[in-house]
Amino acid sequence: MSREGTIMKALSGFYYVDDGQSMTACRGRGKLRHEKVTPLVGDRVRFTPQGDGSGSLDEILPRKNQFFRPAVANIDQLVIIASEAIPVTDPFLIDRVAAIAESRGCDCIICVNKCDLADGESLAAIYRAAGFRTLRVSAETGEGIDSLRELISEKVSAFTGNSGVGKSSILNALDPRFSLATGDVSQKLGRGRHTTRHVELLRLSCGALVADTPGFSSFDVDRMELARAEELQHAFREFGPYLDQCRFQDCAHVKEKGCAVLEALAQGKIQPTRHQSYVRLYEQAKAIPDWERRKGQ
Ligand SMILES: Nc1nc2c(ncn2[C@@H]2O[C@H](COP(=O)(O)OP(=O)(O)OP(=O)(O)O)[C@@H](O)[C@H]2O)c(=O)[nH]1
Ligand SMILES: [Mg+2]
Ligand SMILES: [Zn+2]
Repeated sequence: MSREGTIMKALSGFYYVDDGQSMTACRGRGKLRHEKVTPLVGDRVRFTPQGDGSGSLDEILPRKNQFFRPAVANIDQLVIIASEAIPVTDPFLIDRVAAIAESRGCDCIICVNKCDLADGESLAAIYRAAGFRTLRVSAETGEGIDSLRELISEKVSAFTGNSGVGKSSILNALDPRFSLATGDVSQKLGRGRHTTRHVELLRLSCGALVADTPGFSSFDVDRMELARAEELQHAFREFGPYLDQCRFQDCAHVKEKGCAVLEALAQGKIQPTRHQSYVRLYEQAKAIPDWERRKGQ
């Protein structure tokens, strides 16, 4: 009786499971709650349908990866959406999410939206130089949307980024069948209004699966999700070629003498904002005791 499927949406205590034929609204079994595992959108699960469109969630199958914010599992790549028009994205927010993804072996794409309002080139240049796949798009004019579609086709992606950058708008542009709610950006505060309230995995006509997720704000930091301070250097991909060239083996690349990363920074081979974000994350990570760290997430 039990079947296998994917959680597409989690809302008001129900998990909507797609088994390729139909959608079943499942409630979690007591056993799951007892084990303190929270089912995530993207989870492969076993469930028992009751025949009336409802069912019970029995088991979560092993995850390839999992994220706390956005709350998704089994993602092939994170698409970090940013903007140089209001709301202007702080590069630190991009670097923080990118570092978390990198430390879990999950690919990232940087997508600068609203290029009809501001060309997005200064943000795009930082990430191109750091070795990320980087795009400039406009959900409004459709510019760059075909290139984005190519990068996400046949993959499971999650859109993430600060509120108001246009995650839902880009999804609407990618697939005209969608009519996801989009919200204004406050002119006064210069930030979005958290229009999207839940995570939902959407199947696009091009075959891609994409999770639309609620935007985060700059004060939303989950410090426990960070990598350990000593591992953080590996989460900044462009530091790679220099890491074994520092004078001291345990170099933190913050202000040490003979540091090859700082030397590369001085020569313009590493972008200043990327290094600033590294230092900020390094200091945050150092302040977290290991026992407080969110295991595996
Ligand atoms: N000019 C212009 N406006 C855009 C573009 N993309 C989105 N917008 C506008 O930006 C506002 C916010 O867009 P949303 O798609 O709701 O942003 P979001 O990232 O989904 O926001 P949350 O759901 O709050 O996280 C809306 O008023 C959109 O019409 C774009 O490329 N150009
Ligand atoms: Mg949205
Ligand atoms: Zn160093």
